[in-house]
Amino acid sequence: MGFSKPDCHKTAHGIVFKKNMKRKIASFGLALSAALSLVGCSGTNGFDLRFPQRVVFTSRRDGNSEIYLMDNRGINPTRLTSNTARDFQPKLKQDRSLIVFTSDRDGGDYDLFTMDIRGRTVTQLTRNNKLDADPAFSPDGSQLAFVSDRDGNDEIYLMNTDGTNVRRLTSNNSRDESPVWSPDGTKLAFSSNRDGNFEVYSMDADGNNQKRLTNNAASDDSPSWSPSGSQIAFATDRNGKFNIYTMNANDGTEVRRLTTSTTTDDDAPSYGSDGASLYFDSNRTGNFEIYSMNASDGTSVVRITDIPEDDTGPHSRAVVSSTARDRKANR
Ligand SMILES: [Ca+2]
Ligand SMILES: [Ca+2]
Ligand SMILES: [Ca+2]
Ligand SMILES: [Ca+2]
Repeated sequence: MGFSKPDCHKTAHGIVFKKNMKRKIASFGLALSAALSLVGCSGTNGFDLRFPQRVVFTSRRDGNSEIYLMDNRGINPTRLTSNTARDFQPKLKQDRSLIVFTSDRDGGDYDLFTMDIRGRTVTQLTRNNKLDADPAFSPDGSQLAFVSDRDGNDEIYLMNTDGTNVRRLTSNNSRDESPVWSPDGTKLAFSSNRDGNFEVYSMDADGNNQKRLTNNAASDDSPSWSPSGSQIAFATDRNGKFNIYTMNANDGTEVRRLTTSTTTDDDAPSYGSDGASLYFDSNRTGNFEIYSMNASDGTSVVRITDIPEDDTGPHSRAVVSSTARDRKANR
């Protein structure tokens, strides 16, 4: 259903499925009925505002890649997309008024879309036959960083949140991917294989001062900038399998390993907006699930999803007030 065409094509192109995403997307065969019989598809009850963190993620629990919203206990996962295309890479705007995501719903390439947190009011931001993916809202919500191969290979771009005013920030023959913003909006972290293998880099938000932060023969990828600004979490297979590490954001020093998987992969680290938790995905139980852990030392690991299909790519923002409007918006 909708997954037949682009795996090989997109693998050749790079970006989206470059490492374990390839595996995640490739194994979507488990029984739909079994998935539906377990936790999680109700989505009709209200969120409990005593648990303000909202987590968006991608799951194939309903048969193909769709976007879901839950709280950080995994209660009431609500499906926000429903079609046979791939919908994935959801990111919440800081105020949770919008979710930006990647989809191939309008053809064989990938484009960027926004929707509200109920999955309504879908707006298409890019419209071309090139890859547009990996979106990230700026902290003030006015800009999106994203990746596109519209100029020949994967480069990092900015555009306004309505899809206008596209500017390219990188320009080279290598793959530049996975942009995320510093909390003050002045810098971006990203990954690139410009120096021979994937490393994490930072640059100013206008593309100046590009700076390598990791230097290791393994793949160093998937950065997430801590809300305090001081740390960048990333995933690397420098010890054989992918694990989650952190480092100082300004110079890549004080590298700290947070997970210690030796036979499975931990990937896609993403700081919660309070900075206390890091969300990530892992296949340590045999298929990918969403987990949280203490962002400072990797303790207090909690599995948030529990369903035999792959659940990947968490991104979290907190409810910041409990006004009547907010309660309504987050029901
Ligand atoms: Ca879909
Ligand atoms: Ca490039
Ligand atoms: Ca590396
Ligand atoms: Ca799962």
